[in-house]
Amino acid sequence: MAEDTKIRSSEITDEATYLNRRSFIKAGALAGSAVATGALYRYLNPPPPREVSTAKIGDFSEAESPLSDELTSLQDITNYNNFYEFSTDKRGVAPLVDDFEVRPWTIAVDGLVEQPTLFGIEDLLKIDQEERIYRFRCVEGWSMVIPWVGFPLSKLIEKAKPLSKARYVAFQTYYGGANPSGAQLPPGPNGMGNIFAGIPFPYVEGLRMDEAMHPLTLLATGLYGRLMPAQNGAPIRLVVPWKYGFKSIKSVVRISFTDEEPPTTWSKQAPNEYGFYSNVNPDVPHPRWSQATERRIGEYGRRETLPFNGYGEEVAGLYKGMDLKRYY
Ligand SMILES: Nc1nc2c(c(=O)[nH]1)N[C@H]1C(S)=C(S)[C@@H](COP(=O)(O)O)O[C@H]1N2
Ligand SMILES: [Mo]
Repeated sequence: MAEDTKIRSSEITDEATYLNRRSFIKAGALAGSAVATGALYRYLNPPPPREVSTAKIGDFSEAESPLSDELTSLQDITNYNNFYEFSTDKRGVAPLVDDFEVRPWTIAVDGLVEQPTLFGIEDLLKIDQEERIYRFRCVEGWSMVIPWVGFPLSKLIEKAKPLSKARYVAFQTYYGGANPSGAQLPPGPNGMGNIFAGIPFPYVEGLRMDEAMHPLTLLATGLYGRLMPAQNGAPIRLVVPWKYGFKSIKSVVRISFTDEEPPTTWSKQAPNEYGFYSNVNPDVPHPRWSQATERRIGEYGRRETLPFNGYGEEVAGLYKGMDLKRYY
């Protein structure tokens, strides 16, 4: 796996050019009016879709979807993104990710564990990688079908050996400067700090332990048989297919075990709109729109949204006896 990892162009840029480019970006950020003009220009002239350049890690893309649904195209999956650290414009993420460095990369696993541990991305890529074709439903009302590559989160949890009092798992996205695990990572473009995002960073998420251990819950390292494109949360992100997309936190650098429900970015930001559970539920409308239907990217018209995004048979049991209108 991943032996032929391609050298990113940013790695072969000589240091002087690289630093120059950085100060150029900084200077640009100060010129407010120039930035605003740029934004208007980009709005009127949307960038062409980006081609994906991450290395192939297997022959996964020929796989047939076990769902009756067609796969969403690689082009749509990699050019229509929510990744607020870069941009709140879904088509504006892909053009900004070129300088995002994902090597070295480590995930710190800590909190209520026998022994806090750093896992290098190389070690995580040595865990057996599987393809999982999942529906993906964003709380905004659009959806995709994505052939992920990755491994069940439970495999990492088993290695981490959480203490019996651990009841929740908290996740954190990389956000500039030193990775909390100790690796010195250069900041991404804009320092991966989009001051216009309107949400606090670092982005954080959480799951109950039984949700985290569920066999459908994935740590994804790629899609369409390639290493994870930066815009989709390189080098490793969470995928929880029965929950709204914002639970599937990208570019994870820390996983902590806790005994209390951990804070999550969107439920902190707007608690009346987004909850901790956020299971896909056509019967519980968002305060500002219905969740009964969705727009499948690449299709015309709308489809009905399925309870638990179609994974009810597998996961409904996790919520037995809970009022899902209250625990939204
Ligand atoms: N760190 C981080 N993770 C994130 C987000 C984000 O803005 N930052 N957006 C979330 C939302 S709202 C969605 S719908 C999915 C989008 O994933 P995709 O771009 O790979 O389709 O990522 C989720 N994970
Ligand atoms: Mo989303």
